[in-house]
Amino acid sequence: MGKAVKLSEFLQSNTNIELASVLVSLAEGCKIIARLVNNAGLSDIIGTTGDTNVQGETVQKLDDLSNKILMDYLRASETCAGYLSEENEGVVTLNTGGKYIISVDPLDGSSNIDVCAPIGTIFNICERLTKAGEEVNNDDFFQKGTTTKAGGYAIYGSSTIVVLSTGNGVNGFTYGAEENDFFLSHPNMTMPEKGKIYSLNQGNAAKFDESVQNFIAYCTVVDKETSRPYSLRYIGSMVGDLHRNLIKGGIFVYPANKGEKKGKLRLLYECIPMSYLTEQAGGKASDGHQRILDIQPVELHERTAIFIGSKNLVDKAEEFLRG
Ligand code: AHM
Ligand code: MG
Repeated sequence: MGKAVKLSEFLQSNTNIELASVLVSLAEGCKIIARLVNNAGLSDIIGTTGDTNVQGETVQKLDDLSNKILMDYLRASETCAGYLSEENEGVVTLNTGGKYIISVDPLDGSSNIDVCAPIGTIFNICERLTKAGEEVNNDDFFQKGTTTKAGGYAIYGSSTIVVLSTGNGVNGFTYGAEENDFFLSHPNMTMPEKGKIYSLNQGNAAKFDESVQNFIAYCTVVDKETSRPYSLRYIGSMVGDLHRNLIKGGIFVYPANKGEKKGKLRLLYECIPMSYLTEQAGGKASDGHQRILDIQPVELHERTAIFIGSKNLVDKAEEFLRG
């Protein structure tokens, strides 16, 4: 591996010691999740727990395990005060003396576990608002994405990669199994300004507003000048779809629709961190009308429509939504 920079070394020189501690603990938890995901077929951890989570969705065994692993590892980082997760109804105080709070989707895209497709962990870190020594409360988590101090994801795919930003661009760190560590492999990642991929569940098109249907139709028109038709690529795993579009250029869309008035994806631990990361990479993220990072959260598990990725495509989608 030569002189490759370790994630912990990178964080030491690029952020403060308290934030680095939270991120290193998180990455340690992600190593364990990666191992579980890689070996899922060998242990009795594929399938559902028989429970539903706070969103009314079926809990996969690995969702539940990943949530517990992250809580344990983050508790060990004494600088992490509070924890919000897709899998917990309320917020959890981990260390009353900690400076930061974290919102996570422990295993996003978990319905893909059984079919060996990429899945991931998404995280967003802010400074707490309550005082050191107190329990955390919901208000600590009701912060706009403009206050985010670090955000990103771990993808468990053909490689395990942590992609993150601490406010100064985006970097990716690949897990080296032999060394049992993450190494800088994707420095200064940038979202291509002009994407040629669109990613959405087109099977739901009849339930979308006409404006979104018109955007889809635009993507499929033949036009040499704008390199259309664009390619449709959709795994059904936001981390997988966004990671590909970050590297190749494209737009990921989960719009509001007839059954889901605010879309499906959660603001605090899916849309804000992905939008923060995308903006840090030079891309754009919107609910179709306003910047995701400008939305004031009012509920822990609230949802939002999202249009995220290369600037040209998000601009175009907004143009259609404006009518
Ligand atoms: P999850 O957090 O329960 O795994 O759900 C989120 C996932 C995203 O990763 C993905 O983009 C989306 O759900 C796919 O939804 P759909 O199957 O409706 O296309
Ligand atoms: Mg999710």
